[in-house]
Amino acid sequence: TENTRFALVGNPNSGKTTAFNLLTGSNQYVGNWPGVTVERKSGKYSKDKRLTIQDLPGIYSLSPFTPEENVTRDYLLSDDYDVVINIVDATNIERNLYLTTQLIEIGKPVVIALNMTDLLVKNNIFIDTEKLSYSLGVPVVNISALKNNGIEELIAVTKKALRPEVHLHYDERFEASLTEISAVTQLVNRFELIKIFENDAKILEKISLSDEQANEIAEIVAITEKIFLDDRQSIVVNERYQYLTSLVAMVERKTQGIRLNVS
Ligand code: BGO
Repeated sequence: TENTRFALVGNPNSGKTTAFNLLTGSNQYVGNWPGVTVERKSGKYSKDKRLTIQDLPGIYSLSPFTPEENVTRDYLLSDDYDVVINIVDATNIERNLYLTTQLIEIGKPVVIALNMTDLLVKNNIFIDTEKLSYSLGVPVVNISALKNNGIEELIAVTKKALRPEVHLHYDERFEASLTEISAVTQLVNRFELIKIFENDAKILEKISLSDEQANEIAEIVAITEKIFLDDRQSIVVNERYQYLTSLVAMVERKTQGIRLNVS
């Protein structure tokens, strides 16, 4: 996607401001929400300017009483964002997850950033994040905004939460090549990865790879071409048709047609 929009939500004092500052650095814009004197802060992720992050006023629930709660609720019910990052104070999860239950019910993708995990050992708390994630049906990432831990993983997980996991799975040797291109470029979008593999001029212009990245990709492609004994564009065409041949074999059956012409 051209521009991905993260909304940052959490209880007051969950560490949302600390996380927002860490994510955006100096790429912040400050204004006001329309019609109210509530400060509006947004920014771009410092390591990928295509990610915009909208900070939302800290709230305890989506039943609004204050102007801040109203702003946050209206935004969350709008179409102005793609995914919610819910900052949860790990030292006070029951109170914090009260908001989470309501965020999940909105229906947009939610990722829980379990913050303040640096305090858990000292406070004799253990949180089974796998169970938490499984029970709520949303990804959970341990972070410490204060110590700058887990932030890159949070971003990676949040990007993934945007798109369903299902993708068309091609030949393993081709998939391996796409995985390597993903590692070099930090991109996850299948369309972009495949277009890079093909050497599509428009996509390459859009993402502007460094020389080093371009060289690494050239090497990956060269190896794949050698394995397939084919050129990069034909490999993609063939992979698609091989995939479709077995797909169609599964889903299509010939029926005994009624003959229209009896001769
Ligand atoms: C004070 N770990 C720890 N240990 N603390 C954190 C973390 C974390 O991961 N993240 C945030 N904090 P905000 P909201 C403070 O300000 O970002 C701390 O309201 C203090 N201040 O440093 O403001 C963070 O935006 C004096 O702590 O939260 C801040 O969501 C003594 O949590 C507080 C101790 O973070 C709230 C702490 C003068």
